[in-house]
Amino acid sequence: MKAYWFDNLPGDQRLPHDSGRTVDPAYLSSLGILHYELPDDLDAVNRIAKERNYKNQDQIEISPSTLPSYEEKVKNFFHEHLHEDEEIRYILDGGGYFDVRSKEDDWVRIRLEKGDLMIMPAGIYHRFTTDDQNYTKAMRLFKEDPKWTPLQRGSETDVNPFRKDYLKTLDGAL
Ligand code: KMT
Ligand code: NI
Repeated sequence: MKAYWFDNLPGDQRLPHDSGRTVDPAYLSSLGILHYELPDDLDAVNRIAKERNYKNQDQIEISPSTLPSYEEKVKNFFHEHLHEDEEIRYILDGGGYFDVRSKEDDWVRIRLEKGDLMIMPAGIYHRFTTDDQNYTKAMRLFKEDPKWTPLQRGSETDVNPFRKDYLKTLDGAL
């Protein structure tokens, strides 16, 4: 895992877009993001899921040969959204980028590779993309079923109660 400020320059979303300014783990945790390195340790992943009352999980292999309409799906994952529940992502193979919004609404890019597990809080705005290798195999873990739906950012999500609760957790932090 590596986190840095997104450079906001035009160009393919799958390129690193590394501004050269790193973001330290303490800042990520102040955004409510947790990260663990658990290479080849599904037992640990399942333990975390159980402790946090996760009820559902699936596996996705995001690549041109395994995901129908790959290019379209990759564009869709990159639409900024939130979920009304926290979500766990565990990278089984390959790599990718999650971009999350900072307190000032800038993008922090989080590079994840095999063995990285990330927990994102409910209500945080984010987006995902594969990298230039076009391959991400991941476990997606989620608590409740309809809450897992991505809600695209707009005037409605800005007043969503889960968004408001999330913003309260940022008050007074770093
Ligand atoms: C999300 O929440 O944005 C995703 O699940 C993206 C695909 S999982 C690597
Ligand atoms: Ni999401």
